[in-house]
Amino acid sequence: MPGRAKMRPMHDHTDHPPDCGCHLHAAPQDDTPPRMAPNTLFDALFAPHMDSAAPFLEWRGRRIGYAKFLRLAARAANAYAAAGLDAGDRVIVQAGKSPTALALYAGAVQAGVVYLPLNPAYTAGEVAHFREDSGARLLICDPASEQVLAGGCPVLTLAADGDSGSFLELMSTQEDVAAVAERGPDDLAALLYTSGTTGRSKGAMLTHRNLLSNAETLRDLWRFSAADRLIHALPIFHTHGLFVATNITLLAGGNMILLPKFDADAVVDALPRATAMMGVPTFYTRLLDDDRLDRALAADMRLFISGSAPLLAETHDRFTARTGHRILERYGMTETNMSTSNPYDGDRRAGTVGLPLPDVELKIRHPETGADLPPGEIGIIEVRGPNVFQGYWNMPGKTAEELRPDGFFITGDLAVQGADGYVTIVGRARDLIISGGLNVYPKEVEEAIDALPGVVESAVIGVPHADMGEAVVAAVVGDVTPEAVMAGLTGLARYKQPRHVEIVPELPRNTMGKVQKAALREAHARLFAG
Ligand code: MCA
Ligand code: AMP
Repeated sequence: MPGRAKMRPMHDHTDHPPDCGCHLHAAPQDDTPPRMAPNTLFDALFAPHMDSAAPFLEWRGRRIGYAKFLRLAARAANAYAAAGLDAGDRVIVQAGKSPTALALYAGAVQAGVVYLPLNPAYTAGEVAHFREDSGARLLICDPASEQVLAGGCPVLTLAADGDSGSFLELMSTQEDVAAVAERGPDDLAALLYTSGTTGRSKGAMLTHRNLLSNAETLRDLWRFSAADRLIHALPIFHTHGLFVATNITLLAGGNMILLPKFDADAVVDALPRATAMMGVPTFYTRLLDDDRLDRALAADMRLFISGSAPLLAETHDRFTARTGHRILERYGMTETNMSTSNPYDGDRRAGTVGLPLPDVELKIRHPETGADLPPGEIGIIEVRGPNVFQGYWNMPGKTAEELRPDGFFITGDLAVQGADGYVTIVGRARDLIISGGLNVYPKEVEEAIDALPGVVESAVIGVPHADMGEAVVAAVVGDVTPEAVMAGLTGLARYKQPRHVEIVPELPRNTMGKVQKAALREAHARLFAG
C-alpha cells in the first residue's frame, strides 16, 4: 500500500511524544485538499450535506448535525487507510448500535472499503466463517471479544456504546476531512451475509448502484423529505436498518431518532417528535400491547412501515383501529433490497406486500419449470432490476442456481399476484424460519443438534409465536435430554437456538421417507401462540 501507514499494534498515545512516528500520529499534515473522485453513493448520500448544520441524528438526548457526523465518517475513512485498507478491501464490523458505528459505514463508503456488518449475537465460530470466507483485511469488534475473534486478521475495537475502543482511538488521531475513493455504480459497497439452506452463509455482493437506486426509489415512493424524523430502532447490521432506513434518510436530508434497540418506552417517548417509523412486525405487536399507544400519541406521524417478516392482517387492522394509521408493508431480501411496497396513496392492503417497485420487474414463476404463471396462481417470486445483487461472494455455483442469466433472481418466496398487481406472500420454498425479523435456517440448527452425543436425528421447525412471529422448535430422536441439547448449542447465536426441544421416538415421515415438517408444525402450533 504505497504511501499509506500500515497497521501496528495499538498503544496509548498519551504516554509517548507527538514526533514518535507511530500510526497514531500519522494523520496527513499538509494543507492539500483531499482528492474528490466520483463515488456513486458518497456523491448522492453525503456530498450534499458536508457543510450542513441540519440535524442528522438524535442519540441519547444529544443532537448530531450532518457536518459533524460526516467529519466523524471522514475520520473513519482515514482510519481505514491508516489500518492499511485500500478501496475494495473488506472490513468486518461487529459492533453495537451507535452514531460511531454508523459513521464506520459512512467512512467505508467514502474510503471505497466494502462494508461487512455482523450481528453482535454471532458467536466466535460463526464470525470465523465470515472472516475466512470474505478475506477481510480488518475486523472491528467489541473490546471484550478481541481475543476470541482474532484469527489471522487484524482486529481493532469499538465498544458497544461507540465511545471507546482502539479503532475509535485511531480515528481520533486522523484528520476530519478525507479523500473520496473513486467508486462507480458497479463497484461493491457492501457484502451482507445471508444464510443458505445448505452449508454456511453466503455473502451477497451489493454495489453502489444496488443501494442507491433502491434508496432513490423508496424516498420518492414513501415521500421522504428533509422534514422527516425517523424513529430508528432497528439493528444496523441488516438491510432494513442500515440501508433502507439510513440511506433514505441521508438521501432525503431528513433526520433520525437513533435508539440503541427496540424498546417500547423509548418509542412511545419518541413518537410525538417523529414523522415516520420503520420496523419489523414484532415492533407493532409490542406497541399494540402498550396501553399508551393511541391516536393522540401518533397524531404527528405520517408513516409507519413494516417489513422483514409477515405482518398479520389482524395486527394491521388493530393498529389502524388504535391509531388511525394504515401500516405500509413492503417486501425485500438481503439480495434484492426492497422489491415491492404497498402504495403511499391508495390502498395499503393488509396481508399483502403491495406492488412491484417502479424500477423492479416481478414475475411469479413455476417452482420447477420456471414458466411464468398467470395472476391468481401460486409460484415463486422472481425479481429483476437495479436493486438486484451481483451474486454470492466466491460462489459462482450458488449464484448460478439463484440468479438467472437474464438477471432475474429466484427469491424462494412463494406468492400469488392479483390481476391488479398486488403480491401476497403465502409461504417459502426455502426452509426458513423468521424470528423477530431474524432468519434462522433449520438445516444449520439440525446439523448442530445432530453432531451432539446420543442424537440420532432431528428436525427443526418454526411455530407461531405471539411476540416473535415464529419461534424455533426442535424435535430430536436419540438418547439425550432437552437440557443436554440446549447446552450443546452454545456455538450458535442465541436467536437461532430452539425455544423448545422435544425428544421424540421418531420423526414423522411420508412414504418417500421425507420428514413431514408440516405435521410437526401442526403438532406444535399452539406452543407459543399466546
Ligand atoms: C433477540 N432474541 C431473539 C431475537 N432477538 N430470539 C429470537 N428471535 C429474535 N429476533 C433473544 C435474545 O438472544 C435473548 O435471549 C432474548 O431474545 C431477549 O433479547 P433482547 O435483545 O432483549 O431482545 P429484543 O430487544 O426484545 O429483540 C427482539 C427484536 C429484535 C426487537 C425483535 O430481534 C429486532 O430488532 N429484530 C429486527 C431484526 C431486523 O432488523 N431484521 C431485518 C433483516 P435470552 O434472554 O434467552 O438470552 S433485513 C431483512 O429481513 C430484509 C432485507 C427485509 O425485508 O428487511
Ligand atoms: P433476509 O434474507 O434476511 O434478507 O430475509 C428476507 C426474507 O424475509 C424474504 O425472503 C422473505 O421471506 C422475508 N420477508 C421480508 N419482508 C417480508 C414481508 N413483508 N412479508 C413476508 N416476508 C417478508
